[in-house]
Amino acid sequence: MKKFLFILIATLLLFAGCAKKQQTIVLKASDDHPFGYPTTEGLVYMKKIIEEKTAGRIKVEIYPSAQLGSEKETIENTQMGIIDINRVNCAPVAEFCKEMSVFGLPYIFRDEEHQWKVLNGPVGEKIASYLQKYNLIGLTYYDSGARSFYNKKRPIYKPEDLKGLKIRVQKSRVMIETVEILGGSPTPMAFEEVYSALQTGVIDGAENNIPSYQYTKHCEVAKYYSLDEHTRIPEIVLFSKKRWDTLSPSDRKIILEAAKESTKYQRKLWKEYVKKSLNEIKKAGCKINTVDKKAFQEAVKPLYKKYEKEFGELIKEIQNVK
Ligand code: GTR
Repeated sequence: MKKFLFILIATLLLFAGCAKKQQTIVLKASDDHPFGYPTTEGLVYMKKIIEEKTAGRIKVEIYPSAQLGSEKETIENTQMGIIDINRVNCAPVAEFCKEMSVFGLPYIFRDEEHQWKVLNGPVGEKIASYLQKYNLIGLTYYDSGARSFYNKKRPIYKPEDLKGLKIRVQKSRVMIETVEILGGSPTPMAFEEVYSALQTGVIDGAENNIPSYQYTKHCEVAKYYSLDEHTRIPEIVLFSKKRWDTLSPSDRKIILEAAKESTKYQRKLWKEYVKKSLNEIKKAGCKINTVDKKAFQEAVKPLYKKYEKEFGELIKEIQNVK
């Protein structure tokens, strides 16, 4: 009898163990853009791969359009494990992980090719690995193109033209300092508030890539888009370290690989979306102009002096990528 009981209990425990192993894992994912935008669609792609590879054992629920809060809030909630996957821009992330600021330095990337060599190489990996100190895991980078200034008042050709303009920036020190050094008045504000701030005149302009400028309809209220391309700060897909630590190595591998795979897809979508939104803004009667880029590059040099003290090594490592 004793023996029978023992076998029964052991079998039950074994079943319970298996059942636990098979438990469904639900991952909450956030993005501040709507479905249809390349970043959110990147997450949709990643979700598909994860759910397929785990036969639905891991499910990903995507909350688009800043439903889970502004970037700063969602990053905090990712640190706390309330949000599991979070696609955000590296500018607000740099407020948590200061090493990431170097990606926001104006003109740190010579061009798109240089940028992706850095992001996909050891420097990109190293900077992402610093996130762990701040309870975050960096899964992969996404494309965000280049950010330029736009405003309601006039075209910007040279840094002096920014004088007196109130320019909304992301909540990020490097972005505030960039606008300052170029002569504008930086106004940090959440992305979701920019449209009405432009409309009511709280700000004169902002800065962003063409897709974000277009679909948010900022282009309807601020017609001058000046292609200074001062930063190519990328997007990143974060994972909560708190949650990550509870996952099995094989699940982590699936998630990481799905994320990396989704970058290839997102970058393809990005290129198409840029073309489409460029057409749209032209149709909407926006005035796009080129600028004296050399003058901008010259004007931001003192910022490098400032950041050299803290991040000189990282800056050099990025610049040395050929
Ligand atoms: C976009 C980015 C958003 C957000 C926004 C902003 O390009 O994709 O996540 O950072 O810029 O300016 O706040």
